[in-house]
Amino acid sequence: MVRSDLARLGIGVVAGGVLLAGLAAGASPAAAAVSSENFDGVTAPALPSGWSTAASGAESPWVTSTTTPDTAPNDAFAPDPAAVGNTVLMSPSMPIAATGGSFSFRNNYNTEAGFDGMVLEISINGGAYADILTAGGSFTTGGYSGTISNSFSNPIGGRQAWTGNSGGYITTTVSLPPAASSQNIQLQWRMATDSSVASAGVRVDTILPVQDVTFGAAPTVVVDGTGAVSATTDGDGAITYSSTTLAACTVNSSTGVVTGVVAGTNNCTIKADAAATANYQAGSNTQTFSIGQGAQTINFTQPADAAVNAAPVTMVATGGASGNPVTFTSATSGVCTTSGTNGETVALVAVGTCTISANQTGDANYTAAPQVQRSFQVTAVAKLPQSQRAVNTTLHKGSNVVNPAGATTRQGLPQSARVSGSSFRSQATRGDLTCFVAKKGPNRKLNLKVTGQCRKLKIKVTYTAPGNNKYLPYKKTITFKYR
Ligand SMILES: [Ca+2]
Ligand SMILES: [Ca+2]
Repeated sequence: MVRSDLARLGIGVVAGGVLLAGLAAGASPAAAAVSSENFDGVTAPALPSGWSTAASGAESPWVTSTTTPDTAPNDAFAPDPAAVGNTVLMSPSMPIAATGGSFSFRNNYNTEAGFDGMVLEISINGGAYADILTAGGSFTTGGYSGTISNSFSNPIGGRQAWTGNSGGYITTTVSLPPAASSQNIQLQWRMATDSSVASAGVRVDTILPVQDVTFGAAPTVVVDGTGAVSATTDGDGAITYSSTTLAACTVNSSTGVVTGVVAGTNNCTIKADAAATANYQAGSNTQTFSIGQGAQTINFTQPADAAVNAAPVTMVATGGASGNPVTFTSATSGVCTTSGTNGETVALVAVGTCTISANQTGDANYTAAPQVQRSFQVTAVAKLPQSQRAVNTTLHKGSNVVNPAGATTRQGLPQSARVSGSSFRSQATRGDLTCFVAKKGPNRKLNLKVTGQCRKLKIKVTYTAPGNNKYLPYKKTITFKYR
């Protein structure tokens, strides 16, 4: 613990190193930053321990005052007399973190505008005081309001300053110069006046370090996926998260769990806010990272085994969130084939293993789903017999169609007919009768033309049809008789 922290905690350092403890109410935890100071732990007009003042000319030393404090009971005050003067309010030495820092104070100035005013100066490592802006610092809010005239002997003539009337307390937020990082600094509020015309003066109160919020490593988040950001503060405010890019990502305000909405490069920005507390000004930071494409998964219902003569089978699957259809293709087209909407109708062609591949394409937000295959067995069945359509077995004179053109069995397979072997011609000349039978046409449309005396004519016709994977071959001989 360094001297400045001890001072801030209200612990006096005395000669010989003996500590007199007296922890002030509202003391902030030790941090390498500008210390908080509300000037309320003392009895006006005393300054807090570690703070000092020096005045010259018409000016008075800074005091604590109970007039219009920002936080009761006290503020720090310097008047605006009607003659040339200069007075400074010096802070204790304060260590600054390597990451630098910023702080705010409440600032209530009412001076002769353009002629009297207050500036903020910084000393780094005991060096000369310089204006906070000259030293490389900046104001985030509540910066200088004007320039002091060079003409009337104001010690800060020609410089920017808080001058005129702020109309009550405003918040001034200061980013320390980069050169202050990892160094000890002292700050001084400097009020300076010109040769005439008085005004109310300046009041400073409620000095608070702004919390430095830092993020851990950015999470990996994809569309519909989650990952947590993690931010910490060097103060004591509660951290809450928000997305500044709601179209790209959302975040749970307390847990920091980010959900990806759309994919993109550095399209997600999460803000972490550290809440203001008694000891710290609110702070915030952001972290920006990319939302990756989400994954898709196909859930493909296992098809049941089916007999080769069964009706076509419909494939059922659900895909990922792109909404693109799941499409089916046969990896075994000799056994089964796909057709219909997205190939979901699978016809069974032959006995064997049918393997169907399911795919789903990706889009800007989702990658293509990994292919899923499902296999099932196309099983054999006992082949069924075929049967013939009704046929008139009576022959008569003239044309007798025994197998019409395009004839098929009842099961739809092509039916051929032929007159049985050697019997044909002998039948045609049997006995004392003269009977002529002429065979006309090919087997698929066999026509027997009968002329002459044929009373005992009998002709055997053999019908055949090939088999297939469902039906046995067909063969039957039918005797046709003349009458
Ligand atoms: Ca106060
Ligand atoms: Ca003046």
